[in-house]
Amino acid sequence: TRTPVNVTVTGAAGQIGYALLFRIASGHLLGADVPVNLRLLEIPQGLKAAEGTAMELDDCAFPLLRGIEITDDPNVAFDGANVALLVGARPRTKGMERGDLLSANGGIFKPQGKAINDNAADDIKVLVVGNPANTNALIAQAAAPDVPAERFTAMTRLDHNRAISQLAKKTGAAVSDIKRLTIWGNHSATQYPDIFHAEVAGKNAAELVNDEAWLADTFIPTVAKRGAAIIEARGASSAASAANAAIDHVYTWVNGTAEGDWTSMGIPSDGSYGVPEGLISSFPVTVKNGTYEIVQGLEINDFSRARIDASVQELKEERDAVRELGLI
Ligand code: NAX
Repeated sequence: TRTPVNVTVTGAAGQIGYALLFRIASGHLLGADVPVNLRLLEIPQGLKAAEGTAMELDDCAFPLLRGIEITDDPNVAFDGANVALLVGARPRTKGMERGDLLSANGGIFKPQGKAINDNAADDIKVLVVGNPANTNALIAQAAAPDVPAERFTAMTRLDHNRAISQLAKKTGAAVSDIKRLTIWGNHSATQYPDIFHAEVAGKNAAELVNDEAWLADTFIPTVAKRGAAIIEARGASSAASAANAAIDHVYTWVNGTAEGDWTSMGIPSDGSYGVPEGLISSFPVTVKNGTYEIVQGLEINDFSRARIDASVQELKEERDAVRELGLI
């Protein structure tokens, strides 16, 4: 029998947490044969609701769920953690400046990064979902000097999945026919969903679509502003789809990408494609044996270059702002 994997989820009482925990416990995060221990981190006001969710998890009698611990102490939550999903964050409220947002989130992600540094298992893998995800991941990573930087990642898989779905609709293809799509840059409105290297049933997607106006004026803004469209329609931000993307991100990181395909992850740049080293930016990656690698050698045309650069510029500005605030 396998040793259970310790999975820590922060913001466990929130709406993404509610959509996420049941799928982790039922084996979708790591695999149908991998037992898990759940560690739920919440702030004191969230503990009671987290207890309620834990009661429901008990009531599912999931065969793979070996234990649930609920705490408001990051040192307890990350003790021996193998996988950490950092979902809880401080949302932007009306009238809040970017500096206020970054500093409020620094107050969350810096101590969590330190607690990961001090307590997590050697093989810890971290996914930051809470926004601004890329820069929150950078803050946590900077606070964890003993953990290899590449273990800190930010979620752009929801953007990736949204882009696949939009491209499938446009071309009339099945989502399973779409491969090699890339999200570049920041998980924000500046992100760049790139179809120039994507394939639809083996054909180049950009050539098949052959409509740069649709790309520029419909596809890219639809993907980049999908979060706002969901809020407008549902009266609440994306939750089940965000949880699903978090599951996909970690599952792929652990179990690998399919031959001939890749995925998108926000990861510390090694300088590839002109993205300054150290910025946590989204790239096309392949994964094998639990290790990801940036897909190299893609030709970047002018259309793509301008959009990647704009999103990376925003990441640089966020990094400079958190540096100035003493958060990294
Ligand atoms: P909710 O407000 O429903 O839940 C957040 C939970 O986090 C709350 O229960 C809160 O008590 C808890 N929390 C706050 N500070 C905490 C701390 N220091 N330690 C532990 N828990 C803490 O938000 P939800 O809809 O679940 O969204 C969570 C985050 O995901 C938000 O930052 C949101 O912006 C972000 N998203 C990121 C996406 C992505 O693609 N990267 C997409 C979906 C989502 O918008």
